[in-house]
Amino acid sequence: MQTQPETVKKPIIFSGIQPSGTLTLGNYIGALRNFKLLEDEYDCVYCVVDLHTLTVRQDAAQLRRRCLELAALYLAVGLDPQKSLIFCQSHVSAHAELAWILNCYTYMGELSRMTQFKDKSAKHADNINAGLFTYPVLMAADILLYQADLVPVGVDQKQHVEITRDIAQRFNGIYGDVFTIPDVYIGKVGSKVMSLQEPTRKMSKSDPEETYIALLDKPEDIRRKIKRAVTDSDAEIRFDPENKPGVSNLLSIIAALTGESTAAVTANLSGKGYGELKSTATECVIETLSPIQAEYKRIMNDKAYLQSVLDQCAHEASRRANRTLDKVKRKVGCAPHGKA
Ligand code: ATP
Ligand code: LTN
Repeated sequence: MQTQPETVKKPIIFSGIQPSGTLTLGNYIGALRNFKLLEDEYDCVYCVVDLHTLTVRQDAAQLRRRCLELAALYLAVGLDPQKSLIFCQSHVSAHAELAWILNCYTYMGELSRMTQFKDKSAKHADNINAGLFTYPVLMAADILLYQADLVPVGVDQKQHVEITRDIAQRFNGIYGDVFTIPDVYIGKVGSKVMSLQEPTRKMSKSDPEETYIALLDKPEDIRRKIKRAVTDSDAEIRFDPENKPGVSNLLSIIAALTGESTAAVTANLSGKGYGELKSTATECVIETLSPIQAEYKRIMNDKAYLQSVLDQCAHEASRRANRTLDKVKRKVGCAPHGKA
């Protein structure tokens, strides 16, 4: 857990991932990997956003397990609880409290323009609940509670960071400088990893198995899924997301994992066949995921350690979050506490 002297103030990062399924290579490249890359330069707060997951019906036992698994993956990619706070959203009640207050400063009109709301309400037409609609307000509360300067996410979440900025600016406009206005951080390569089967759609953990690579997939599953990944019939290796989405997706995955540019990766493979492209992608993915999987196994075998990290970080997160929440309550006119 962080024990930073107040004098060396680094800019603050907040980000979160939903424990709504097995994490995919998309989550890793678009989000998790950047969490680690930014860890030393920023004061980082990384959350398992379990309350957000309730917007879609969940099995309680499975969700409980997934919260711990996601926290273990945070640690397995190398996040260090001595440097970053790693905790579950539902352990810090300030998130839900601030979300309520911010709901009263957010318009129905702006929420109804959110593409994730439109997508998810089409996908879950039998359960279009109020939480699905106000989802971005809880996300705004997450970010604003910690006075975050930067929010690393995949490109699909950009609109939610923008509405967070709008809500914060509106609130500050009325009450003075209460919230830091956060910027979005989107990685240069791999901010939108595409489905292996439908490469014009985002790779998503709530889609069928064969469309994504899970971070915990075995090498043989990774081999099979990449082998079956949709490409095209003209056999030329060229980076052209519009006309060759499948091939370009594999090139981007290799680029993201090797740290090379897509131009360099494409040049190395030019003139070769799709078989070679796929085997290069497979090797890069297996090489990246193997050490993460080994570390994950180790952490999951030490649940007491995992739980102690989550408990201690939640305690510190509550302390920091409540500083902002108390200020907000005072500003809006909530009843003062009596002197104890
Ligand atoms: P769901 O399918 O349940 O909506 P998801 O796979 O989109 O979930 P989230 O928990 O919503 O995952 O996202 C966690 C983080 O991963 C976010 O920052 C999101 O932008 C990023 N992310 C998700 N999918 C991708 C992807 N295919 N490419 C790049 N980044 C992604
Ligand atoms: N909405 C995000 C998850 C999320 C988040 C956040 C991301 C919830 N709160 C705060 C960044 C900052 C998603 O669906 N991926």
